[in-house]
Amino acid sequence: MHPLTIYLFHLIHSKKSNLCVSADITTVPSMLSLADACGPHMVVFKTHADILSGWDPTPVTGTGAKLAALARKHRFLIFEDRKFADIGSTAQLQYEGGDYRILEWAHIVNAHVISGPDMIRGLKEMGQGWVKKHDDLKGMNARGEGKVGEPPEERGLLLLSQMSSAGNLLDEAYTKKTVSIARTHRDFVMGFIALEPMNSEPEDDFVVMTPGCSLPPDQSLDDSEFVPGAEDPLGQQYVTPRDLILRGCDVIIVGRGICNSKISGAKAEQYKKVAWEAYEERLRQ
Ligand code: 5IU
Repeated sequence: MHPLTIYLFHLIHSKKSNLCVSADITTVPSMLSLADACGPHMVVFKTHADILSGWDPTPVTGTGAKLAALARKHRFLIFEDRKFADIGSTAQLQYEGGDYRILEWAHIVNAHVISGPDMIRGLKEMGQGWVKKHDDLKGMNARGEGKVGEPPEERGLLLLSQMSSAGNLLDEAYTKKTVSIARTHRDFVMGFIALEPMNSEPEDDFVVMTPGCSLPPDQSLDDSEFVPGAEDPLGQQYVTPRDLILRGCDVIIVGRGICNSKISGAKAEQYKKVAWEAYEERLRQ
């Protein structure tokens, strides 16, 4: 199993949480406070670095480093929802370079396989290069190997095999092809963004993380103008956390249902509880 998948399941069980909070917000301070508020309740924090204003690219003290410090403090994995889709060589530059330097702080990234399997090879080269560089530096690093329980310095990829938006073009044949491509890169591909489990062969141990998840409005808690329903005005389609977990998804991804709330920590706790109860129910089945 991919080392990040092992760590993820360790977190799921120790934090009793199958929740990924998606930071669909547009300033760096609000993104960092969301990570801090939801940290105790989530196992993955999903970012969109390119929607944030105020990104500080400074190595060691900049935004990526601050986020990584929160991931160590609360123990969660950082997932940059970058959706790479270009040719391998360009995807490598997008992963490593620019102001965001995603490779340095995101444990997980994702990609469309629309440009073919060599793009995965390109990203894998960078991810594995990063892990090796980190291993080589470890001996000299004052922080040593990190405290027990902190996220490991590994890098992994999720492929988009299904999407939650209405009318998307990822049909059954595309989904199947994506899974078969993933099988050829098991050492880097952790699993999928999908709406249902993708494992069908005995050796498959892919994880599935699922967006398009919301709870019906809760009178006692809801304070946000965005009250998720069955869909949003731009084609997002929602399923409840319970339904997603009972159908076999490993991690639910929740954006505006949590990040648009003034009490995002309490909302994250509410989502975590509902999903965890469903997970325990599934394990009993
Ligand atoms: N997201 C989806 N659907 C997908 C994929 C990604 O919603 O198929 I791939 C992202 C978009 C947004 C988050 O960042 O997940 C969902 O946000 P809401 O819970 O606010 O709809």
